[in-house]
Amino acid sequence: MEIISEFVFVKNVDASFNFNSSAEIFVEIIDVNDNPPLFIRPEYIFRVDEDIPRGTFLGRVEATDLDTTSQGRLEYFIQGKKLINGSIILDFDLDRETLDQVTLLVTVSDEGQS
Ligand SMILES: [Ca+2]
Ligand SMILES: [Ca+2]
Repeated sequence: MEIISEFVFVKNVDASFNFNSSAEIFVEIIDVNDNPPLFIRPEYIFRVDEDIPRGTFLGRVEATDLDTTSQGRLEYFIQGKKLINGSIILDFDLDRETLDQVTLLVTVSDEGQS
């Protein structure tokens, strides 16, 4: 008769698992004012009779701005005065015999001016 003894070691294994979880990340990109306003045309020519009265609407200038934040806040100025919607209104007398052409400089500003 043969007796064979054998030790059996039982190792207590920690039965932990790696649990996972995930989340989606949404990044909202906020526009910053990094584009200048640009006039749609480089120059505007309005031809009018010399006898039109002050207050006559001469024409309208328009600019665009790629920034959505400043798109609706473009302000136009001519000789320091603000133009409503880019509309140029005659506020001086015209005399063809004295001057056959008047040059005006209009500027546009985004986000307004303080
Ligand atoms: Ca802008
Ligand atoms: Ca921008």
